[in-house]
Amino acid sequence: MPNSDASFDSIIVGAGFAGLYALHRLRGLGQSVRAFETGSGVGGTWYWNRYPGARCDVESMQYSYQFSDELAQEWSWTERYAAQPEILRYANHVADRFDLKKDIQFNTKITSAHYDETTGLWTVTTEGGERFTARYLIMATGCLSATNFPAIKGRESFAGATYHTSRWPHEGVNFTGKRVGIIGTGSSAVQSIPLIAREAKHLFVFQRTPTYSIPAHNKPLDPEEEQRIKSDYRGFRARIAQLAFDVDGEFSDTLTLSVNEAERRRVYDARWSYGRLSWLGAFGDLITDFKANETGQQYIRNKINEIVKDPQVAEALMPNHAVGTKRLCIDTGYYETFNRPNVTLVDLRRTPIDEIVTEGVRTSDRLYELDALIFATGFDAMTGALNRIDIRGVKGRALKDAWAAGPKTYLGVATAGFPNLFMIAAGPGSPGVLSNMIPSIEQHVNFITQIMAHMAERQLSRIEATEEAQETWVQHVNEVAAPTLFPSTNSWYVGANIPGKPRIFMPYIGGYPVYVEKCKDVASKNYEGFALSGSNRQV
Ligand code: NA7
Repeated sequence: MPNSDASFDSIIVGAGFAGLYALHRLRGLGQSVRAFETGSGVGGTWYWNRYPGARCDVESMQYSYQFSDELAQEWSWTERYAAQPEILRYANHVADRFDLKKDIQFNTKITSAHYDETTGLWTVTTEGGERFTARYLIMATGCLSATNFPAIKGRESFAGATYHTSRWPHEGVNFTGKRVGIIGTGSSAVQSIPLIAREAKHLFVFQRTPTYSIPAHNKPLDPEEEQRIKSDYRGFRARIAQLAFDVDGEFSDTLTLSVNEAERRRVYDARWSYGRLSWLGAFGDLITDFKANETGQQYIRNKINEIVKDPQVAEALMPNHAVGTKRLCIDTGYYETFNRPNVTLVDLRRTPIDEIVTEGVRTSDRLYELDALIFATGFDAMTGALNRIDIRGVKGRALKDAWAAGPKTYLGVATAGFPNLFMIAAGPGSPGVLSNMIPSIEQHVNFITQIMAHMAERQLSRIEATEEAQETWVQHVNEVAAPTLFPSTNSWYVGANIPGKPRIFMPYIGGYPVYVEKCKDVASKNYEGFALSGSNRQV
């Protein structure tokens, strides 16, 4: 046994929704478990992303746990799309209700995790130098959690206040009377820009790639709808779990170009008025056929033209990539905000940023003097949170090296050469980011809980994805992505936002129900594709 401060059956890294549920279930197996969390509280994404307007883009009645009927019945959401403070309250409610916090070590960053083949144990080390060992290592580190600060020349030299949307001060920020700059126009910017614009003296939006966004039509949750859903919550969830992304909506099979323009417009209009990510389900071939997709692109570009009064600004706001291949945004007054006299759009395609200087941001044509600068520049998605920890598996091989040419996993939960390590709903090759995250988390945690129960019954102590099963899965992940328009767009789905990151379409897009069936099938065949053994002595 290595020299360590304490030993557990399982160590969980992260106390967001994945870490919380993993802790609950593994404790239920009778395991000793400790979770480690960098933040001072639970909630993960919803702990960190406190920027103005932060809100989930999946409706609140769907974005919640389903493992406890009592929990599902007793919790009431106030809005159709829940805002960050309410989701964070929910995470705390769950942690308190199931008495989880006592097994979470907060304010503790894990810097390394090394596997020892002789003992069959993982040793994790904290930033403070503590060491802990465990048989199982559960990486509940999230898929959009490793902050991306772009390497813009002079970034450190700005004299004013600097923020990143995903590391927002807990006490909030008052921009009244300030000249504010925001770099980025992804989902976080789309949500925060309308609110910051109302407060700031002037807001300068530095846009590299324009964004497609549809109105969320957020509103207070209708108590009657809540009751209707709660009267058969399980049935409601089961129906949605049969849909491609495990998110409610209508997904039409009709081919886009098989209907005339007036009919297409009627369909798009209806979905625009309803406000859901499933706007993309308007036609069956929208994300596979560029000509079909162009009709959706043009529809949103026309909307931008209608909403934004200055034709030059409207033009600059118009995206031209395939709609849906970067995360579609849903907003409250995003394009409208550019009609405000105190908002300036800076089109970085025409005038790129040269450098950040003491006074503000200098583009190729002028200096924008600022009091505050916000980075809404996203994340090193999916692999970032894992690769920022020094994870070493069999023969001391680093995960970073194993994934140097691109991440490889089996089912998105495990990777060959890293025994007893599981990734929850964030691993490349899992539906994670293309699905309803909380149900996906539950499905993964349930899967690994069953694996561990299976192993305990048979006195097995080591499980590892085989290279062969991994190769087959990676091939399948690529095969289902290839016919779609996703791989061709520069997005965080393919790692294009991080210079030097291998270009691989990371999420599994074969459909959530297909994926769940695959996991069930693997389990029914004694965890086919995993090598199980009992050669290591128990903790
Ligand atoms: P995103 O969606 O990754 O957006 C980041 C934005 O920052 C995007 O517009 C980027 O432009 C922009 N960016 C990144 N680096 C730069 C540099 N160097 N210069 C200018 N602009 C830059 O992150 P979010 O936080 O908004 O949302 C993440 C997810 O959270 C979202 O998809 C939802 O699923 C929830 P680019 O497009 O790369 O040209």
